[in-house]
Amino acid sequence: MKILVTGGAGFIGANLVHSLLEDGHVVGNLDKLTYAANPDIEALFPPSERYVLYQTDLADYEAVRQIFTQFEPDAVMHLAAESHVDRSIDRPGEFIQTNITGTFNLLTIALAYWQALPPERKESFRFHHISTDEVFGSLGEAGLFHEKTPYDPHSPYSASKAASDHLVRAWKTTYGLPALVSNCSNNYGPYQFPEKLIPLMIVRGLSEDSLPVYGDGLNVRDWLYVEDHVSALKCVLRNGKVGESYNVGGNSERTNIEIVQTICDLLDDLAPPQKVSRRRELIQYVTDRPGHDRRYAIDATKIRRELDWRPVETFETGLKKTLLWYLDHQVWWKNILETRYAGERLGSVAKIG
Ligand code: NAD
Ligand code: TDX
Repeated sequence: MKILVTGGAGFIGANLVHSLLEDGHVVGNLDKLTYAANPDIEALFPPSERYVLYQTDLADYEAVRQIFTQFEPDAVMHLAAESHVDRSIDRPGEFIQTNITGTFNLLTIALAYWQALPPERKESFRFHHISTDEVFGSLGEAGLFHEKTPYDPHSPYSASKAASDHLVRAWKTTYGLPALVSNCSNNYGPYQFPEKLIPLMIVRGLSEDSLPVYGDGLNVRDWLYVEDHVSALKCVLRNGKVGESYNVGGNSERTNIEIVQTICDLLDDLAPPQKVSRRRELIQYVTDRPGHDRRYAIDATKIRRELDWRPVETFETGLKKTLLWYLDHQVWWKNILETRYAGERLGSVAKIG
């Protein structure tokens, strides 16, 4: 297939592009290359007969339209987004622009393109929108998010993703665009930008810097190794039913403090500390994130039953792989820390910067 991936230079996108190329697909990668894009993207995926990078902003309507005309996709997998909750607290405007207006542009262009396709290609075309479990809000101690859970987003990030999910469904219902949505839990793994909890704790832990845990550290997330998310996305694109949405999760709920302690202990074994006796001594409880959702947990029964998808990694195997990857790729993340983001606290004050 010819698949247009948006955000293919980001964390999940780059893992997806790698896998799609391995499967033999032709991939167009539409990405603005923001701070969050993989700095090695051009070296990782050199241009070839089966791969092209379009450095384009979703806001640039005419440029995006031309990409559809040139590339002629059989499917779109839409991952491009501003993705970090803490940054959405400081600078929500960029989230509205990319996640809502950008998705609106993409839908408008994809619809016109789809309407003009010959019948057979029109029938098989798919628009797959990649979203998050954060649109469902926050759970108490019990319960799981399922596909029919009412939306209740709390952060500017999750509100913007919820808006984009609604737009995609409206384009299916109103105009017939053959769209699908998937909502996934927290991902971790190779090439994740070190602003997110797991890579931030790994890189700060390796440097033996303080490890900031928000609030009481008892907020819960459901973690999924990125390659398992990629396999779910390919499954949804291949076998998902148009108009449906699929929840994707790893059945791996952990409190934040458990995760940080586990990372400390694994790092102590792999790279014994020099400045402290145990890295757990570096943990510092800091002011909570404003509007911090307490617990996320996914019911992934539908994708398991209907599409026969299941994750391969447990949290333990996935985390070990991830730590080893960051140990082996110190040049990659040190370059990011030196040039793009030094690991400082973001989003601590509910005040727009
Ligand atoms: P990321 O921040 O690592 O990558 C986002 C990519 O989108 C970057 O390469 C960036 O350059 C690109 N981009 C940003 N604005 C753009 C614009 N205006 N035009 C074109 N490209 C633009 O994000 P990620 O963690 O890989 O997440 C990818 C998608 O998956 C997002 O839609 C996110 O909401 C969703 N998601 C992420 C997670 C997670 O845990 N990371 C979980 C569930 C869903
Ligand atoms: O330094 C930190 N200390 C800390 O305690 C950071 C960066 C985070 N946290 C906490 C906040 C959350 O409870 O860890 C948890 C995870 O935080 P993030 O890595 O920022 O992820 P989260 O806010 O849960 O959102 C992520 O998962 C869903 C992704 O960033 C989203 O893009 C995705 O949609």
